[in-house]
Amino acid sequence: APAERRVTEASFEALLAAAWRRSDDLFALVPEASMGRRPIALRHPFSFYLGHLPAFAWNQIGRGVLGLGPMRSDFDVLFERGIDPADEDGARAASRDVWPAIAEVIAYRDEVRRAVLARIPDVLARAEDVLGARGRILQLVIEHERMHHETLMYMLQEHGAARRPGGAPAFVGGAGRAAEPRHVPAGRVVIGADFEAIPFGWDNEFGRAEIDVPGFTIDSLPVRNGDYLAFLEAMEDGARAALTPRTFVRCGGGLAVKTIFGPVSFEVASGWPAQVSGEQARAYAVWRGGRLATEAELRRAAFGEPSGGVRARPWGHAPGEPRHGQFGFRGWSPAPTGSHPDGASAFGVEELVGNGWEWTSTPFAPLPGFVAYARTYPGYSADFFDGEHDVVFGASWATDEGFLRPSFRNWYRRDYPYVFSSFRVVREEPRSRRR
Ligand code: AVJ
Ligand code: FE
Repeated sequence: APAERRVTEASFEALLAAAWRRSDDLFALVPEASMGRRPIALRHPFSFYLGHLPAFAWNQIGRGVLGLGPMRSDFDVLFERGIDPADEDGARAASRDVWPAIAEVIAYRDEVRRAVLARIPDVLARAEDVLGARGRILQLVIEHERMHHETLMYMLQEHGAARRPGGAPAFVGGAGRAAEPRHVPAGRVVIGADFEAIPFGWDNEFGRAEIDVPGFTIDSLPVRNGDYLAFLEAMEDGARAALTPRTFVRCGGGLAVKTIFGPVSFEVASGWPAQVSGEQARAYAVWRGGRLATEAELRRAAFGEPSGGVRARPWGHAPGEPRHGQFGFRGWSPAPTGSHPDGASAFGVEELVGNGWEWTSTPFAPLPGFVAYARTYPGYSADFFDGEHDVVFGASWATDEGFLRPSFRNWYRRDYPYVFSSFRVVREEPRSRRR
């Protein structure tokens, strides 16, 4: 019915407007003089993302689904894709020194935004198209925008000089709570959603894997900066450099931890989950006589119930609230571990979503039955099924709440130390408890 169609149009307008507003708010945290900087050698400068978001939107919606012409053929191509090279040499080869003037990119962005809004009815009329139907392509563009909100935040953390937004709350610091072992009994985990059952998902969320997970013991909370420091201090001098988190810095003679606004003293951050690469996480877990969790184990710990039921969120079925976890930009940093006991899962495991993604030992790979979004975005996932990327589970303070849906899967290169990803330790159980 036309009335229903108008409601849907209005809700997509509102979702796009909210995503764009957050983009604008977050770009405003980047000092003007820093826009051309590349705080992470393996990624483009901040200014790239200003053009990438609209270029992606037009390439997917305008050119991809609607079959329209270019918005600006040079920018559509220049800003089409970010880089994800394996090393700094690759990054240098893939990078360029000169980028278009910011004012020109902003004009392009605004032109794309106007065109996207004007084309919402056309998109929603594409009922025959996989990504057109139900406006999935709009959702895809909205979620892409939200993903890069997090990209901007971890780039800003590396840069360390974000402008303080008006009314930014002080960081919540402290020692956090120590992890305790929790038993998760054996059970079956299903990964993957039914395409028609959810309003939107990325290609890698579909297909289906059914995994029988033996019982295991998992820490109730992630490893803290303070725990990780004790590990570093126990290491030989020669091993320490490679194991030191990217966020640990010397500042005024003392140890400090990076935030988007610059380093804070170690005391403030000692209880925050340790932000490390997947390789560093693995080394710590082994030192503790354990290992990293698999993707299936974290999903079982998060969504499983002793009765065999499955939850939509670790705490049950209700939408997330601030008391459930540190996600959805409710702070500008992690929180001390143990601050969100109301977010505990049925097995008493806390912070499985929020307060940092968690490294798993599972290489990012397609679920059985995987089909790429071949027409508009064949490489979103498939380009990363290369054995070098591991699944990360959960969410960070800079993760939009929409990504808390159980089917969502995320991944990073396992040697990537920049992202808001921590980890927890899993221990094997005696054979009798694993059944
Ligand atoms: C899904 C977070 C791994 O940001 O690197 C954004 C998503 N792909 N633009 C990333 C993505 C293309 C990607 N992650
Ligand atoms: Fe992107």
